[in-house]
Amino acid sequence: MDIENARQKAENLREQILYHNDRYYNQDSPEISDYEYDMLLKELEEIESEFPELITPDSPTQKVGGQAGEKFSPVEHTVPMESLHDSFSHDEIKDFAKRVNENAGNAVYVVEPKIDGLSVSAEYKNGVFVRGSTRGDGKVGEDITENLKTIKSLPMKLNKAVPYLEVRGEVYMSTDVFENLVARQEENDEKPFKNPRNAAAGSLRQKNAKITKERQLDIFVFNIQQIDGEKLTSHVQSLEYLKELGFTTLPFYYKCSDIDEVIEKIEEIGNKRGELSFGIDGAVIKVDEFEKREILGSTSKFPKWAEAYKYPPEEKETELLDIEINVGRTGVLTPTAIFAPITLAGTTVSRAVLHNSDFIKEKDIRIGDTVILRKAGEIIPEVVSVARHKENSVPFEMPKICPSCGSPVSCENGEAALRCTNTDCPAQLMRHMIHFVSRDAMDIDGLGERVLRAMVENSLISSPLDLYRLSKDDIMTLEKKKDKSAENLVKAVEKSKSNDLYRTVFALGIRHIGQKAAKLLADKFRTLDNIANASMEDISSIDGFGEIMAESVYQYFQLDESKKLVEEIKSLGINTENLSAPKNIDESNPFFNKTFVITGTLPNYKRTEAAEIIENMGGKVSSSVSKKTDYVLAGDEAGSKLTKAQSLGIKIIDESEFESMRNH
Ligand code: 0OX
Repeated sequence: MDIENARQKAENLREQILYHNDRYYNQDSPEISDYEYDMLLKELEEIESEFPELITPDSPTQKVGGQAGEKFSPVEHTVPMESLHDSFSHDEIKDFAKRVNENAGNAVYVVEPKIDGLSVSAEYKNGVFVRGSTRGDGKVGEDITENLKTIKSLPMKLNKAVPYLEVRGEVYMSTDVFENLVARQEENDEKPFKNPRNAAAGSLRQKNAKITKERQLDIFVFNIQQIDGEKLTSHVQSLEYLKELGFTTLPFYYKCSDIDEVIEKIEEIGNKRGELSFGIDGAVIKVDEFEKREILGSTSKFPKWAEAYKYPPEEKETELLDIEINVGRTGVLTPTAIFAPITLAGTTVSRAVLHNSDFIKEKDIRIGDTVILRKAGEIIPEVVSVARHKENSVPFEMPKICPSCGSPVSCENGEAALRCTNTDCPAQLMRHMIHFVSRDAMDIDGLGERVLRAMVENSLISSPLDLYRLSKDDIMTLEKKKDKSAENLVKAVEKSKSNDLYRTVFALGIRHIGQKAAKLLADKFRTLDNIANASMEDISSIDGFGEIMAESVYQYFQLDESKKLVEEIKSLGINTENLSAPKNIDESNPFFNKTFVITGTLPNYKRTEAAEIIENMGGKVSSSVSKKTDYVLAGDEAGSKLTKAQSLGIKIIDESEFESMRNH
């Protein structure tokens, strides 16, 4: 790889990692598995170690991911809460031991499970708990004293009145508690947490500590950060001392005298991971002797005396009991594997999506088979392969008719997906309604699958827009709907009328149009009428829109039913204008509706400042150059984006041309 390619790749990786950091640390809602995340970080680390000149101070490789939020007051960590460097192979562990040996001589190691939770600090004065904080970025965390007080396994008073003590531990949610919580959330039509770690994070960073208490979190303490009045010389000694003080320390750990034993123990922990009552995402290897730790020291981010080992995703066998067919919002028949429940990466799973008939054919999955399962990113279970066919089993065939309404199914031009041909299919309607009210679409609180199903079954509604015609009395005819909750529902429906346009566009459920595409449409056309009347050329000129998406939008609004729907939406008083579009824009300005890419260093503006100016004038800023880019604003040392723009014949402007456009 040459440096220019490396620079581009590193930039791209950083952007992805920062996005996923935010989903994981700040929103408690990851989109990819920890393993996939680790692989992105590892790739970036490899590029940066080959080209150290590409390292930037704000690179995710230089910082711990979390950021102290604004909800809680900040706590400065006098002793930094460092993170661990990750290894993914035995060779990397051996390299770690080699480095230790070279610098500090033969060491004794301790191997521990790496608990998948949140690192916290707890401080005690004269044996009494006084303050708790999150790790944050390692230097500054958030004050969560009240929340930590609700954790039963964290002692509020120690067995000895140590003058001052700061410990570090991992707060986690046990698998049992997590499963009960998810069951309750599903019952109440709330969005369930994706995994125990996110549940723990979401429960701990609660302003209302009562909620934290209900969530029954636990803690394992594994480190002394600071202590007055006691001299300890090794990790094992400090773990034993913590136990004496009354802490729940890690449930097991192994003292090893050489690296082969370390690797043996890592594997032993890995084999145990399915049976534990808490989730682990690896093992931690630490030098035991504090004297040697002193010698080894730390990098800007990691201690050199410790290393994490991350296990590859856990795989397990189970029996495939059935293949269930579900009908989606767009009529697609999706096969789902139903298998004998197993615990995988900390939670019980019994279903996995099988995508389509090609997926089933390719893996030759048959009912009764023993299949190998894995969790993609410790989140979604997937069938990896068939271990053994059952005797006399037969290949699986997708149904020829819709399992919901009995209409024939069809397969569109070469697609693997089978679709129900009946547009009034009740299963499609249900899915469409669930999508319509969902958080990213109309965001109507208190309306989940259960309530919607009851409304359909009681003939209160037969389309999503019928929701806007419901009265409180109508809702109260439903079983279990009391006065207050019916009133709240009417209010929530009413509130959704003022949603921004992109939500309504997304809620329509146009094929291939996700929330991001809906935003692009709303930004470009500003009103629902404009979108509905847009030409194919206008739609496909949007940066970020491919032919398939543009065609899908255009065809959708050509249908008579869609035209009727737009009129109905307007007559019900649902907002059809883009509320987030900058107001009072002079549409004749040269930035309006134009797509810019900014590259290189501008003499007088930061890139973010230039981007803000463009957006305030009604233009858009994109991170990559394509045919749809209108202008590339290039500063000094502009690299590959400039070259690409030149090869595509895109207009390139410098800062002074940019300024004269501003003063048009
Ligand atoms: C865990 C865990 C996390 C101490 C120095 C750097 C990291 N998640 O279980 N961190 C550490 O060690 C710290 N140990 C652990 N067991």
